[in-house]
Amino acid sequence: MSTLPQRVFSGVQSSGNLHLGNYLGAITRFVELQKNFDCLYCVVDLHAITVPQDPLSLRANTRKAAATFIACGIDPKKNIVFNQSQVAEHAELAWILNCVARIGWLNRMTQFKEKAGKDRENASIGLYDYPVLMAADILIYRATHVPVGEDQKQHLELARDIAQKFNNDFAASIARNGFGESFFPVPEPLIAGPATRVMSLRDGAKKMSKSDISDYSRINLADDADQIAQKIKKAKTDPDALPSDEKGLEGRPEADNLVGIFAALAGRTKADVLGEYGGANFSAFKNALIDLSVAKLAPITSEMRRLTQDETYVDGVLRDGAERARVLARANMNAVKDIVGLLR
Ligand code: AQP
Repeated sequence: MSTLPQRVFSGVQSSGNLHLGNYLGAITRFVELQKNFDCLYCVVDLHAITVPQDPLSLRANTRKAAATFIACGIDPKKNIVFNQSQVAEHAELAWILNCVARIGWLNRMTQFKEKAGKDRENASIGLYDYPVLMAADILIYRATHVPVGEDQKQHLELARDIAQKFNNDFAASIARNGFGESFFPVPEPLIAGPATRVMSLRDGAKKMSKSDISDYSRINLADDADQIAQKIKKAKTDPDALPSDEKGLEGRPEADNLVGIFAALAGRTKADVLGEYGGANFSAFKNALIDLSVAKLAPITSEMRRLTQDETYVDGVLRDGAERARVLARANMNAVKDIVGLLR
């Protein structure tokens, strides 16, 4: 195991417009990690179809997500950038892992409960099985590190459990096939930074999400300066002025969220931001946040627009990435088949 390279894998669903939560919670980390790791960054379109998607929009959203990765600074030559459905081994391994994971484990997944809501009987089996496919996404590359936002912590823990159970269940065969004591590394979640959970602008108790019906709940990376300004101006706040220290943010989720966003975008701590804006009213603070957001996001938005118009380029990046990913995935899938006892 010690000879396995350290490898980063992470994915973003093409289920809609990428937003500030995806950016601060995940993509900014992707960009940092590319300096020191071999990274695979995936547009997880098979995850997106666990809820209904319009086929034309799905294709466009997949390209847009890839364009966003690149516009944010991910280098598709140094890293592998691809969409999940082009590498069939993800789904192939997911089936094997379905036979390793336990129903009791999946029944504990809070995201399924939230997304399926009251109409659980009518949710797709894919939505229920989503975390097993996510485990396959990571393990098919024997990835060692997975940068994600806070909301994915439980799914990552499940991926770790599945890796461990596979290693235990097939220990003898893993050794017989020359892989030593274990085949899958137990992947490390990388959940860090000041904005691992960006909340909705309309409700500080809800995560900022692509699928929220209100577009005012999120800042999309495709929003222009006017839209950003409108959304921040309308963001829910409370009647008090900003506190001068972090303790004063307790019990004030909307204030905490806006200060957190400011801090993350500025690369400062919340304490530092409150040192400057403590005592200010929200309208002054919101104006500063609008200026900062526009300054940080406008270059990304314009590059995204440029890339999205160049379908040939984006499709080429995804095709090239998928070819490179498939080489790694096929070798690991063949090993899994040998370990499990499937003829090939
Ligand atoms: N609000 C958030 N704050 C911080 N990180 C977030 N992430 C998502 N929302 C936030 C992180 O972004 C990465 C990609 O997420 P995803 O697209 O795979 O799916 P998700 O977590 O289900 O995000 P959404 O936007 O809420 O999508 P929908 O509405 O389609 O379900 C992940 O690392 C995630 O943690």
